Amino acid sequence: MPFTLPNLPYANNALEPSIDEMTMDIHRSRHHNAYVTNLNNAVTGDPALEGKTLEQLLANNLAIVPDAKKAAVRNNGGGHFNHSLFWLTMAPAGNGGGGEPTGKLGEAISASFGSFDNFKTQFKAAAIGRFGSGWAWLVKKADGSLEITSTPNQDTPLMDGKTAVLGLDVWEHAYYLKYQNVRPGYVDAWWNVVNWSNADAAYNGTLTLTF
Ligand code: MN3
Repeated sequence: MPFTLPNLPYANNALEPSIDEMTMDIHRSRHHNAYVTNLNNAVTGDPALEGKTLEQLLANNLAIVPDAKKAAVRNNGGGHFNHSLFWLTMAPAGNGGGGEPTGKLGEAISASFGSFDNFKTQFKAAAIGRFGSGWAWLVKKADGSLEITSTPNQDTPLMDGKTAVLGLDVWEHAYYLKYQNVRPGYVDAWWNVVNWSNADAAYNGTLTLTF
């Protein structure tokens, strides 16, 4: 079965004013959709790839993917995974979005970074410090510990065997219509729409992503 573009669990304007309606619309219906289309084009008809799950394709730095297809699957498969998680780890401010991390993730963030404020400071630094296009991440490593990191382009923590708990898209297409060149303003506003409940589920391995 081909990969499909997921629907948002909220309206395009539901994250206003932190993320504007037009950005949400274009981001999913054009950018994310292009990753899905190009991923399907890369795997369809290739016996080594067709029918494999997205996780299987990306695992171990795309170990099962032939060299000729590696760039296409890395960019578009990573893009499909990253955005699918991104939509689900946001929610309208005050209606599932914002506040502070809860559950086991909340405890782990406090234990790993000292406080939520310290975590936010370090995460923001990763988001601002990513040169060009990419993502800032909170990941759970194989040993269970938390780490803040960033990746270029559409590279995804899955490639390195890490569990993506929370990711922030810092490509200009994610914020430029509203924030222009002011990436830090976008990062600051994004905290208002983070869905900590779903991030906690991602941390616990219980968040269901469909690809
Ligand atoms: Mn994007």
